[in-house]
Amino acid sequence: MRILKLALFILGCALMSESLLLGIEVDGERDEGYGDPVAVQRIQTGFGDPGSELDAAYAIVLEEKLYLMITGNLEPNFNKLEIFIDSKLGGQNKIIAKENPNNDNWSAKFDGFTFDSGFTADYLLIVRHGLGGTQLDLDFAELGEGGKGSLIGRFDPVSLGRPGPFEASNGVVIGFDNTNSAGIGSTQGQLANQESASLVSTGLELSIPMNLIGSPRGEIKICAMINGHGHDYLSNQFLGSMPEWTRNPGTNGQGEFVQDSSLKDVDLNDYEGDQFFVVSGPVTPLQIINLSYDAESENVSITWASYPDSFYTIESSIDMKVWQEMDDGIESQGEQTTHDHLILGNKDKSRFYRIVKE
Ligand SMILES: [Ca+2]
Ligand SMILES: [Ca+2]
Ligand SMILES: [Ca+2]
Ligand SMILES: [Ca+2]
Repeated sequence: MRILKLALFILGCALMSESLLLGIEVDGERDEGYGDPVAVQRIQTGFGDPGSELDAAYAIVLEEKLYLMITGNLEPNFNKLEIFIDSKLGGQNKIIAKENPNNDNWSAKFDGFTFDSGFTADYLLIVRHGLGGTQLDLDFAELGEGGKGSLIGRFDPVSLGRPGPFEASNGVVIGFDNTNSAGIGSTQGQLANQESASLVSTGLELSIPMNLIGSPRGEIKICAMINGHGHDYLSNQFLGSMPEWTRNPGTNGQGEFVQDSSLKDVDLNDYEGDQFFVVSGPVTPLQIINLSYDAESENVSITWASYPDSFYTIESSIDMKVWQEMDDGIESQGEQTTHDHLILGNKDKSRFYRIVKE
């Protein structure tokens, strides 16, 4: 057995997300780590000011959690903030009541409601506000036959004297600060001041464990809306936003309340633009996780954490100043990729490696 003369050093060349450094606190206050909004409200609310309004949405996936901040207000009159999540293949573009759990009677009232094409709902989070004037109730449902839905927590940030974080029974964490008095106005349907909407820093904040929503690796779509207390009178507050001059769709899409009816006449394809927004999937830091050298064969084997459907370049250096490409166009093998290459040239020198995502 030959003595290993070659010293090997490894470097992961990762773009560290700034948000990892800044951190997110689930307290109903927007953190810098979210960066720019993923959706901003375009129209003024038909549900009062201050009442219920959705000013903007912010989202980021960090350490296997989806952090979601929706700025604005939720009136404490049992209005619902309904957050539908499309995070896996399949699901419902049109809600079919009998194929869903009916916790809080949401499914019966959404029967026949249609999302924009390209959105197939898999999960629903319901936030109610009103009991005792300040209490929040949280429901979570997995859509589809066999899916379960239930109340997952009750929190009263006002009486507890803090806006969060509060942990629900299934690991969802919520923060809520309803003190916004700016943002959009209430001339129903008229264009909103989007700059004001973007400046609002308080509202509902959530962290949702990724394994609760199917552990998606790709993008996540979210459709958020404000609904009446019986899930059967929609406001014009959606994110992604409704187009200019959209009034509250109500029960029938015409702004009317219809007793004992579902939202079957509401089809989001009838409203210009996507009434959903898209969140980027998880960022896995590029990291070398194993390296071995076989002296007999002079072969170096490097394994790193990779993204599926990506390509990588391996570079090497003896001084960390000049980098030489060893191999490129290396196709990802999934969440980990291993690549072998032969050491050529002077084997007595220390050697550094780095992986670059193409
Ligand atoms: Ca926060
Ligand atoms: Ca889906
Ligand atoms: Ca406002
Ligand atoms: Ca639409």
